[in-house]
Amino acid sequence: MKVLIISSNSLPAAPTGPVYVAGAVRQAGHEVQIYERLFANDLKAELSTVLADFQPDVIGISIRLVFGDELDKEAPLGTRHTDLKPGVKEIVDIIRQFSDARLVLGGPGFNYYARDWLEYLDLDCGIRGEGEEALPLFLKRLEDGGDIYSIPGCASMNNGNYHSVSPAPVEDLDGQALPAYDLLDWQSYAGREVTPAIFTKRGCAFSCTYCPYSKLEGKRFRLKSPQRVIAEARHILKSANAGKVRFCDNNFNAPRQHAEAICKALITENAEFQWGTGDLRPVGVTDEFCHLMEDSGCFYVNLAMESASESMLKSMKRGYSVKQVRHSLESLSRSKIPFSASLMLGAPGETPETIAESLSVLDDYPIPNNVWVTIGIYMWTDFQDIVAQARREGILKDDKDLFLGAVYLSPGLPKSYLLELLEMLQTRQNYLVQFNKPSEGWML
Ligand code: B12
Repeated sequence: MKVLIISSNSLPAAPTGPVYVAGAVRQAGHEVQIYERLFANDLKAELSTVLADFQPDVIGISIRLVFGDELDKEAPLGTRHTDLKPGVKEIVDIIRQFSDARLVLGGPGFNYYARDWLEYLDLDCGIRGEGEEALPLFLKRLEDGGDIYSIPGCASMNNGNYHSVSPAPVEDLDGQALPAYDLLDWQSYAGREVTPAIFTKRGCAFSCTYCPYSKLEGKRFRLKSPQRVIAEARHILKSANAGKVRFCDNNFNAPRQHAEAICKALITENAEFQWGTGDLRPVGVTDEFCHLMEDSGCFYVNLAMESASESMLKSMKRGYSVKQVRHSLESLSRSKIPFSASLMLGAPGETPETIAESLSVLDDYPIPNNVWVTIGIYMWTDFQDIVAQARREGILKDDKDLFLGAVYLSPGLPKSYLLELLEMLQTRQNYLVQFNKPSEGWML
């Protein structure tokens, strides 16, 4: 079959989901192309040409985001909010006009909102969860005339009735196809400062109250071998002509032994690329571990501390203490790794005092890159404990709010204080502040 994978994201990010599923579909014997929407100047003209030239039998639309926020000095509170839903609808409308191909949705932005998306786009099915095995199975059932709606992860609408099957996690990550970065022209991404990304494991053992990952991927870690990680990175190096990769894991250094094994393998195999990660957990970040990262070609890490207030770390169930945050900052400061740090402000229990505690810890260390501050916690799904809390507090009234975009801001943070905080942080050198507004009218 001819399969077109469309990366529908219009904010710059590596199309990691699309390349993994495209690789899997190709390995299953199909002809595959990827269409990247990010660079479209005239979406209708370009996509209709791809459809006419390639004549796909099946089109998989990868939805990474429902909405997103980006820093923009011109936007209110320095943050521009983008709703990506209309952009996906535009893609579906163009496909309907120019192709009879079978449509199937998937991707991280589809997972929590399968029903909403199917209703919004008036489509009959999509696949939740990991697509490496599910999408090839879907194609096989299509070819054989089998039941596509019963495959793991399938979410479907039939005459207004919604039906969903639980996703099945991929157990053998080493046995999957290499991500099909070779199907992309990487120079265009490099122009937008996007680094190709791969993941080294699935799963998250922690229970942070604002985060859905452990429920999405399961608490049990499923690991790729270090050799497999290197093989994927080398494939990228060759096909995308990129000298750097980003590990897009939740907590790269958990489990710690896995991260160490990857670093050691990179050293012994003399890997000829550099790596970075946006999510280093402030646990076990010792001098020794920093040396290992340094020697294995690490070009940046972000220390995902999120808070340095003891009470907030407890209430967010982060599973570490301020002492561990300090130790991590100390070791990173002694290393040569250019690092950044991130704070997530506004979770339940946050007050001006807890924010002052976090900032004062950061003030004790020179942070070579940026300090990323996010104010306001996204509420995506009931997989996040804070969503239940928001419902209890009456902040969240309707299920649909989540698909429309909803943000939690601790009731302990008065609006006047938040505006002053934002102004103060924006005057700090190398602080970047993303202000997720609870609603468009919040400022009024
Ligand atoms: C790493 C990451 C980032 C990195 C990006 C790294 C990179 N790739 O370059 C950074 C830190 C930059 C980032 C930023 C943001 N992120 Co982010 N990010 C993630 C994270 C942790 C992993 C995504 C990933 O690449 N995984 C690895 C790939 C292989 O997996 P995957 O994309 O899920 O694809 C698999 C399946 O989804 C499926 N699949 C994918 N496509 C398709 C298509 C079909 C047809 C099928 C059947 C299946 C399928 O199969 C794939 C293989 O298993 C996810 C959460 C998560 N654990 O999924 C959030 C996530 C994608 N991010 C999210 C958000 C909101 C953002 C931001 C908007 C935050 C902000 N600033 O406000 C920005 C936007 C960035 C942008 N420009 O797009 C949300 C999106 C949800 C939503 N409601 O919109 C997520 C889902 C987090 C969450 N809520 O759980 N992010």
